[in-house]
Amino acid sequence: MDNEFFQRKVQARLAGFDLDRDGVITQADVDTVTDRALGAYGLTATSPQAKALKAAAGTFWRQVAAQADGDRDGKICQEEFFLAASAFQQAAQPWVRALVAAADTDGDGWLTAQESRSILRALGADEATLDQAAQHTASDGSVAVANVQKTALGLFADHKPYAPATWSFGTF
Ligand SMILES: [Ca+2]
Ligand SMILES: [Ca+2]
Repeated sequence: MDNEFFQRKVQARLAGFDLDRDGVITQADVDTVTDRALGAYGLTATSPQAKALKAAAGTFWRQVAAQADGDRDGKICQEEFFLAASAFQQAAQPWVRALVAAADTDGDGWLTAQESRSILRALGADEATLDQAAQHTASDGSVAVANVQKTALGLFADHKPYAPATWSFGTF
């Protein structure tokens, strides 16, 4: 395997989690995502959605810290991330699903285009990526929660989240 290529790929994946851009992953990054999501949805900290989100974030952090933070300093550095990248992907899935599900405040399985953009932006998607995602909305502009979840998972799993498979449901 091309080691340099793999190294770059790992760095790109780490950057997806390193929301405060200090080069390591800490609980502060996870809290940053939670705060941004609550802000984007206009949810109060005491709402059921906020509580579910915080519980999912707490579980995610405990799992990755247990599996990835080899020297137990509370920081997951690039080397630790490299060794535990697959554990990260596993642990992130329920967390990312919870992040997106919290946006569906009426529970109908659909988000407005605006809600979809808000959550993806909160998770670190850039504007070009948001525009690309917006091409996959229903005719009334709504987006299936399941599709936003897939896209959001892509942000944390790969530096090219909008590979064709991401939108396997196609356009509506
Ligand atoms: Ca960080
Ligand atoms: Ca560490």
